[in-house]
Formats: sequence, structure tokens, C-alpha cells
Amino acid sequence: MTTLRLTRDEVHDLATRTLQKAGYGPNHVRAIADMLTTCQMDDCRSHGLFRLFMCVETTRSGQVDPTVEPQLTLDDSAVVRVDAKGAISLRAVQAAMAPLIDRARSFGIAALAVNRCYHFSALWPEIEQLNRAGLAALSMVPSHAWVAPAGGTRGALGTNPISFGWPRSEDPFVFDFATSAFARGEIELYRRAGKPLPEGVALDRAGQPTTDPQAAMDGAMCTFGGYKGSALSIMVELMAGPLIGDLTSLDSMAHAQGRPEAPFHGQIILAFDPERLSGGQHSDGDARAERLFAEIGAQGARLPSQRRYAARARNTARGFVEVSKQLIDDIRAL
Ligand code: NDP
Ligand code: PYC
Repeated sequence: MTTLRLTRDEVHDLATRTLQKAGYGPNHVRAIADMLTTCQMDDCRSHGLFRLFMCVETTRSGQVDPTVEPQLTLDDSAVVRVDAKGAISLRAVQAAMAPLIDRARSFGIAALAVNRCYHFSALWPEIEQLNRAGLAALSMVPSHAWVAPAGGTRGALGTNPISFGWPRSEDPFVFDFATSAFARGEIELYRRAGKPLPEGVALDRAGQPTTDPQAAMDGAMCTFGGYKGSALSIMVELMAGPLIGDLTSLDSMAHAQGRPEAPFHGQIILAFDPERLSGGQHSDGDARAERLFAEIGAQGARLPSQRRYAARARNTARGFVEVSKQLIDDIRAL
């Protein structure tokens, strides 16, 4: 694969110009370009610049309002609500972050319910932001009903990522992955590269196992970990859908009516203040957590996000990130 070297500014600029041409307003352009650049600089390719296709397709489908500003609803409870009003989620989450952090510190636990958003992004940047404010955090979103439940044959669940993070004095502990065996974005990257999928990731239209990425996209994806991943995926549907008065992945798929746009639904983010929840004993809890992380490392195992932090350090130090030339050409052709 031929790659080009892009500085952080060049990645941001490419995203900015593409989003501006697609009609996004300045606040949305900034929020989306920041997210894509953050992912690309950490070598999270399935949710970096590659996602510009989904952003542009979503405006072309005519459903998203690329300029509307979110509406924040605050009361004296620990629940923060933000209505994205049919725009991409990122600007809405950005607008709600400060009150979420405030309430988590006041109440010990706080919830952010984001409603009526198009969603295409990785979850870890928002979780890391909360961790760097000293909070533990958990986020979930549904998507489109591309994924068959364990034992099923057709899409009913979304790829439904879960991200959790724990604050540390160094880089936080963060994981973020789809509850499908592969994220949809990853399957799309296999298709673009003409590579077969591993076994156990997808079913074709007839409900039979397939390693062909196109057959997988036309058929159904599998959950990770059999019935366990399937149950977690159903939890995501419920927590980030009906619980907050929003859509499931089945509803999102119906909403799209076959248009190639980003999934449309809600997002839940829960924030926890370790100081409040431990009754002021967080330094003991923190030491226990660090002993656990040290034991994991001592066995030669790695923590989630270690690859990402290493990529961030490397790309920052050398001042560029390597991006597929084909991807850049395709984005320019947009
Ligand atoms: P992966 O299967 O690549 O798993 C990623 C997570 O697992 C990361 O936290 C990663 O850390 C960690 N990890 C990977 N290998 C190891 C290992 N050997 N030991 C310990 N930890 C490890 O992720 P997915 O492909 O499922 O998801 C990728 C992205 O797609 C996510 O950011 C997710 O939010 C996003 N997504 C978004 C959706 C949406 O609707 N908005 C839907 C589905 C996915 P590290 O990064 O350091 O490797
Ligand atoms: O990779 O599954 C995925 C995905 C869905 C929406 C955004 N990313």
C-alpha cells in the first residue's frame, strides 16, 4: 500500500475542507475535524479520515441538518440532556461535557443523554476527556441493524460499541470496541483492500458463514464472544435507546430507508467521580487499581489503549502520520 506522510495540520485541513464543501457549519466542522484528526493521529484508521465518506454521504442524503446547533436541557438533577436536533453527535456532546463533569463531581454519578443524533465516530476521545477530568466513564451507542444475534441469521442489533475509561496519573486506562466481532468500518477497510475476512465474523444473505467482505455487508455480521457479546449488544440497544427515549438499531435502519447515511439514534455517557463514590478513600482505591495494572503488565499482557498511546507518541514526535494514498485520492474525489 502506498502511503503519504501528513502532518497533524494537513490531516485537520483535509477534513475541514471536505466538511465545509459538504455544507457543515463552522462549529460542526471544528468538532468533526478535531475528532477525525485525533483518531488518525492515534492510528485508529477505521474511524479517522476514512469516516469523511460517511459524513459526506449523510449530508447528500438530505436528512442531516449540517448547521443546526444542539439544545441543552439542564435541571437540578444528575441527568444532562442534549438534543442534537438531527445533526452529527459530536457538537452536541461537546456542548454537554462541562455540565456533565460538574454534575458528576456534585452527585458522584451523572448521565448524559444525547438524543436525535447521527453518529459515526469512535467513543474513546470523549471518554478520555472525562478521565483527564478525574472521572471514570462509560459510553454506549447503537448503530444500524447489521448484526445477527447469537443463534440468529439476520441483522437485528447494531455494531454497538462500548467504551470505558479509568483515570490515572499517567494516560488513562481506556477500552473502546464494537460488540460485533468486527466493526463495520473494519469490514469496509477489508473490502477496499480486497482482503478476505477471518472466519467467524459474518454471515451471507442466506445466513451462511462467509469470509467475503461484500457478502458480509450484504448479509449480517456476528457478535463477538457468541451469546455473551450478543447479550452485551442487547444491553447497549436498551441503555442507549429506549432508556433515554431514543431509537434502536432496527429503528435507525428503518429511518435510513436504504440511504447510505450514518446511523440515527441516541448516545448515553455515564460519568463517575471516584472521590465521591469511595467516600473520600480514592487514594487507596487508586493504589489498588495501579497494583492490578502492574500485575497485568508483569505477565507480559498489555492494557487496552497502549498501542494507541504509543502511536500517538510516535506520530507526535516525528510530526506526521502515514495515510493511504488511495484514501486521500478518494477523499479529494468526494
Ligand atoms: P478493536 O477490536 O480494534 O478493539 C479495540 C480496543 O481493544 C482498543 O481499546 C484496543 O486498544 C484494545 N485492544 C486491541 N487488542 C488488544 C490486546 N491485544 N490487548 C489489550 N487490548 C487490546 O475495536 P473495534 O474494531 O471493535 O472498534 C474500533 C472503533 O470503532 C472503536 O473506537 C469504536 O468506538 C468504533 N465504533 C463506532 C461505532 C459507532 O456506531 N459509532 C460502531 C462500532 C465501532 P488499542 O487501541 O491500544 O489497540
Ligand atoms: O464501524 O460499525 C462501525 C460504525 C458504525 C457507525 C460508525 N461506525
